[in-house]
Amino acid sequence: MSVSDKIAIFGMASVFSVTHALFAVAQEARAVTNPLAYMLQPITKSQGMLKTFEQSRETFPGEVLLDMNATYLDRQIYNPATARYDHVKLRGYQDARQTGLSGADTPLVGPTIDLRPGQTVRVTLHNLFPQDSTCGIGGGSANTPHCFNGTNLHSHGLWVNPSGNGDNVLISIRPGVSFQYEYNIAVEHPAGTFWYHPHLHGSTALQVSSGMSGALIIRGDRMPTPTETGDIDRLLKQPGGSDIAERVLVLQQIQYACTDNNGDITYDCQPGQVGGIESYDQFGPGSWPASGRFTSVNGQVLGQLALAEAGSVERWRMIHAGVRDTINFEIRRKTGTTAFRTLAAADTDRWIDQNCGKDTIPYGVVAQDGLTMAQVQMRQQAILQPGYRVDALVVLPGAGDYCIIDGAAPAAASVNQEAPSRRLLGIVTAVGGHAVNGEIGTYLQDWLISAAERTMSQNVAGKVIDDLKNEMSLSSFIPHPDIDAGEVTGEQQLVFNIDVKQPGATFFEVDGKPYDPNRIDRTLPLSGVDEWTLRSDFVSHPFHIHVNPFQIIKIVDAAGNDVSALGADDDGDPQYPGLKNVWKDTLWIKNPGTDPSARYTITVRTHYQRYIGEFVLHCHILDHEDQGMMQNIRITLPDGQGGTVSGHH
Ligand SMILES: [Cu+2]
Repeated sequence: MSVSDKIAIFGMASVFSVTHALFAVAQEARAVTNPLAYMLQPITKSQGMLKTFEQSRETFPGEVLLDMNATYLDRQIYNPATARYDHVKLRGYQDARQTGLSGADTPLVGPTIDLRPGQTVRVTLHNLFPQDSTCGIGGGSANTPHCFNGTNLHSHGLWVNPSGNGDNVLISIRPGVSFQYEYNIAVEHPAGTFWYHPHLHGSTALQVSSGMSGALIIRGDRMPTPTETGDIDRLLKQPGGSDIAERVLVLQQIQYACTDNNGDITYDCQPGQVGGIESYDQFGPGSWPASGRFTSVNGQVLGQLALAEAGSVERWRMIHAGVRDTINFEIRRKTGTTAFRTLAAADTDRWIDQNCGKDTIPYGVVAQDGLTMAQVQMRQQAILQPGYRVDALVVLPGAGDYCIIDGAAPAAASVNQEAPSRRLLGIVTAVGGHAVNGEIGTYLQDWLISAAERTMSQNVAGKVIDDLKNEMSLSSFIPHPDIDAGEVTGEQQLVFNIDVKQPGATFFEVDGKPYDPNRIDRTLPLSGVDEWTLRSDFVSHPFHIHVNPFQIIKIVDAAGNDVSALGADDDGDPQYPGLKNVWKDTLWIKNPGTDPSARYTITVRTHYQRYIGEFVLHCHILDHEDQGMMQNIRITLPDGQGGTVSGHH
């Protein structure tokens, strides 16, 4: 045998053993389970509670403490392109009381904060990051990303006090400093799916895309009455009375990178290297598809979701906790058998064609941004932009495997302004139960009606059932009544823009100005009811405003058509039809390109209820926010003469 023959055979054997090794690693699909909940320590009588409260503990759950570390985490993230677990060191959240959970295989997702209306939660946030060497970046310019180890906390979507130690994102918690936030969840706060993440201007995108986010769930059990609405949680019960199965799906884009021999960023991390996110070089248009990374579900890439039962109704709480991609959430039957754990991003589209069925499994969307909608909407695809939440009732119609897919979308509908190829998010397997042979929408409707018969009080059951029979209306469960035109007391205009015309610099602007931390951009009256007109002159941006959600009135395209009605056609883009009258806190403001005349005009209404103080609105492509696409808002008392009180007089 010649030497070259020996090499050839040896080479073959190596290929075999490498393939075998890849296969062995690829089998270790980790289970995607719901994130663990933070341990809550109740404040007890011995800590000073009045005796009278103890007698009504059930109706007054009182105060709870929660201990949260913001710290570097040494973890692994699966890399489907290489079938290896990449070693990463990323900023993340950790329950300070759950010290056992620190292994490299602990999922990179913040624990869930689980609360009830009427509860006060005190969240002690410990900044355990090292001293900061990045505060000098930009020479003190507010809109150059900087101070990557400073942090704070935002309870996205909660209707709580924005000032002081409430949901205050205008404070900086420096390395080594602890601060206790206090969220008073009003007894009338809607139950639903919210989330938390850091929000310090200058480091928000870097920290959130490192995996610093988690679910924040408000659970309610208020029964609707003939005059007041209740919580949909009360309806979503199994025949035995327990809650239906629930999946919390925190969808993140953890865009870690390594450096190559020249010190440049590469997404091709070698064994022995440690991936991280330590600069803003890796953000920007197209950076996410270019990275080849996969959106993770509860910290796992291409994981196996917990088992489902065929024919059972589950509640899926989807949270877009990422920064740089649009997610078009689809469920399809898995029809092929090709291993999915070894899968380069570029091959995913073909893999889905070969291994996932053509037909999507429709599901019933019941809430947007945590707020129960007026009607269950059957969807083939839910579109989640950064910051969005979608609650869906999902039925897997038979035993077997299902592909969870981030589907294709029109370029104008996506963060990267390019039609991204599809990505696999994970696999869910249904076992046992029973097959559903007819329309899933009809099956779900029948299930909801029987749930209403079982769960609703006699004085509302008839109304709830009639509603459900009438196109699955949920009028007894919506947290906010419509805001009628006659209630509107003022108007606000807003225009997003990226100014690329100035020599040498790009400016990220709202209303023609980059963010100025020392400027109040809008002073608005407490109890005022405003109609806002939202536009973008340069590409699309997800608008988010803190504290008070808004109701969508109309979404008008450049040709003057309102595309927000259920069943409307927005040039094949499914994200707007069905949003008319829906309440949200984050909304895509579309401009298909860079020509201001192509922009959409979006009208929403909101009211400023209960809480005064200063907070922000901004673009939820968080690197845009860090670079200036943000405004300060002040809610203040009216002066009684049509204006607002300014200063201290
Ligand atoms: Cu933006």
